[in-house]
Amino acid sequence: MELEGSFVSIVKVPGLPGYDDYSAVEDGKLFKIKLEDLVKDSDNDGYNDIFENCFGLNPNNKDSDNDGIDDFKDLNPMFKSEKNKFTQLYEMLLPDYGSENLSNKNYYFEIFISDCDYFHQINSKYHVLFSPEDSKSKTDYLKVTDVSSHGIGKIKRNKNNPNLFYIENWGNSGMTHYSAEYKNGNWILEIGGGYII
Ligand SMILES: [Ca+2]
Ligand SMILES: [Ca+2]
Ligand SMILES: [Ca+2]
Repeated sequence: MELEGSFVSIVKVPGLPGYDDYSAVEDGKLFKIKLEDLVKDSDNDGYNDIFENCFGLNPNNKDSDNDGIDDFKDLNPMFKSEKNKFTQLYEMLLPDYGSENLSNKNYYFEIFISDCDYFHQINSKYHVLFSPEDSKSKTDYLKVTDVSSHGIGKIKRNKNNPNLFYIENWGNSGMTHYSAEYKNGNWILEIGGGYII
C-alpha cells in the first residue's frame, strides 16, 4: 500500500490547550507501508502490534499484566484486577451502560486518564484502558490524540473519620465531587457540590 502525505510540525497555540495547529515541513511525500506490517500480531493474542503499542499493551506478550487472561479476553488487560473496598468504590463510579453486554466487544474500550493504583485494579463489565496523567509517560499515540475524555481522581481520606473519603470524576460536562462513606461493607455515595465547568 502506498500513501501520499506530508511531514508536519505541531504548533502549540499558547493558552489554548488542545488547539494545536499544524505546519507542513515537507509535503508530497510518498510512504510505502506493507499491509503485513499493519496487521502484524507478534504475540498472536488477537490485537495487532500497532494497537498494542498505541495504548501501552505489550505486543510481545499475550498476557500483558500477567493475570492469566490473554489481552484479547481480558476486560482490564493493562493491570491485574483485585477485589477490595476501593476497587468496589471505583466500580460504582464507572459509566453504566445498562444491560447491554459490551464484554465480548473486543474493540470497545473505555479509556480513562488515571494514575490511581486502586482504579487500575477494577473489575469492569467492559474493556478498559488507562492513560497516564503525566503526558511524558503517555505513549506517542496518546500524546497526540484525544481518545479519552474522562477520568476519576485519587481517593482522599477525611482526616477525622477513617471511613469517610472524597473522590471526584470528570468528563466532558464537568467535574463531580463525591463523598463516600464505608459502612457495614457497603459504600454510601453522595454527590457534594457537583458543578459544571
Ligand atoms: Ca498482539
Ligand atoms: Ca499482547
Ligand atoms: Ca491479562
